[in-house]
Amino acid sequence: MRDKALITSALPYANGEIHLGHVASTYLPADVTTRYLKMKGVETYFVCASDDYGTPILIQSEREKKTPEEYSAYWNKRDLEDFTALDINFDLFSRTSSKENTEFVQYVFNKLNKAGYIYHKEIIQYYCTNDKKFLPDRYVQGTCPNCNATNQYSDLCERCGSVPEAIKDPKCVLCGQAPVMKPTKHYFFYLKKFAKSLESWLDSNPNLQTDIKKYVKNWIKGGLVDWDITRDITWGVPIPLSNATDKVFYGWFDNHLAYISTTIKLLNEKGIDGKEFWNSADIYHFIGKDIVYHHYLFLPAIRLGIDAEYKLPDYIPTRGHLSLQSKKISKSRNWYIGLRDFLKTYPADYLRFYLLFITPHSQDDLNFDLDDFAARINSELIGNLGNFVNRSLGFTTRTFGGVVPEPNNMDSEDEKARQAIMQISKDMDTHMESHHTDRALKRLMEFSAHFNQYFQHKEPWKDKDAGRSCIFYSVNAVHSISLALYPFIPNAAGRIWRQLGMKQDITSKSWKQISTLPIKPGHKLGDVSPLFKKVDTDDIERQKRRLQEH
Ligand code: B3M
Ligand code: ZN
Repeated sequence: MRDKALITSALPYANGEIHLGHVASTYLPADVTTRYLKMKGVETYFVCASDDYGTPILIQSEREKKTPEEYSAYWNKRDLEDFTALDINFDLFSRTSSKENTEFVQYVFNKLNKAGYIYHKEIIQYYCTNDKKFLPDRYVQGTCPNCNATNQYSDLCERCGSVPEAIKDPKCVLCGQAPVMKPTKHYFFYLKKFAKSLESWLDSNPNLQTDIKKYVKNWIKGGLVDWDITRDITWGVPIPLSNATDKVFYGWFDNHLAYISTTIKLLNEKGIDGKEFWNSADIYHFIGKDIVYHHYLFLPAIRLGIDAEYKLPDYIPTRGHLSLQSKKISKSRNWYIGLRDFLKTYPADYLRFYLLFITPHSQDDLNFDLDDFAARINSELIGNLGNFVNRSLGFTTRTFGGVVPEPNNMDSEDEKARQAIMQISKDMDTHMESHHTDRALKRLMEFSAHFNQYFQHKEPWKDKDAGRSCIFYSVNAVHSISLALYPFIPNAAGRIWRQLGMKQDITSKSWKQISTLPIKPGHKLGDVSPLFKKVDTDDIERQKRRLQEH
């Protein structure tokens, strides 16, 4: 682990609201990792941006009679508000259409071009004679030649998942007229030239998930295809060549470069040399498995193509898809729960806890189930952790006037309690360092369960004097829980912290303090009250009905 880290999570398209499917695989694990590394004393920054370009955004803005600038600015702002409500804390949330990214993308293109990694080739494209426009990607709908599903886009069939060579019965999405075929010159990135160097990069990086590495290497063996990096539309980063003013870059050429340009922008504003930071930090790109190709091949190849002036990622934590009530999440079929909507009913902590609890560091898919959500929150977060925190702090308040007693008559259970506190931060480190955030959280729940049992066995309510050591260790265990919980559910962690009566801000504390006994006899607790409210099952039934209805 280096002493600097730069964390990114996949950039959300500025095209519709953030829903539960987005947050599980990328934003939450990235936010937890950022908070954890900051507590470890690693100089860490977490950057993201809205992905403003692409034909779906252009088409939707045209439908809503807005300029694509206005349309994407609206979603940029809205996304940031929704992420903030979930306590996702970016150091900077920028836009791929920012001035800084535009300049950087053009710089990268020029450098690739000079190095001979770009070529010019004529291709045949759909063209609408009525709208007088080329019709890339989503601008054409038709019937999938593979499964015969109607109303599918020319670049992807949503029914069978195939990328058709030529869609049947093509129609312009703007006017419905059948397009003609017309030649146009496009710029291509020579991905093929990078097969060898990509392979050796994959081989030399021990931090990438092995199963993913394996199938990415198979893709390389199967033969890479050069990337058409331009589009005949007006919404995108302009191509810095005088004979290409009618084209812009394809969104997947510019979007990942915003990882770098956003970092530079953020750090320059802080007076830090962004490039030097990038090249001496651990670089993490958190993604969902649907964009493995882009992050394991395309993005590294572009960085290799500019002489790794900005180094390649050290980690690409890749996670699976979330389904909802065991069905695939789909915006178009209305099978999703918006983040904003969910947070109107349940606190951010509940959603964070549940998703982090069920999301492994692997490509395995996972399922958001409303009954399971209620059960886990009620039994784990509230029944286990909330219960322990409340009974130990509540008992200290009622019996000792909120003043932590001097431990006495230590027995083997007290000694075990002390050892559990000394051990917990290291055990969680092991999981966090290998990106198993779910396992780290589960380890903390075991710790809490252990202390619940300890408290139960020692029965401090039976003999106030004999219970002094139990109270002393329990209150210190609550201190450990508060700090260890901070990366996962920062809001509840802060509330526990204040109930403990701690003077300094929780954010000033470091990870290693989890395994200490800083709460001394005589310490006065703050005001103590139950931390959480149970999830009501009637409410869950209402949620299910709403999901069916919309
Ligand atoms: N905007 C969203 C996606 O395909 C896409 C990610 C860009 S990351 C550079 O999931
Ligand atoms: Zn048309």
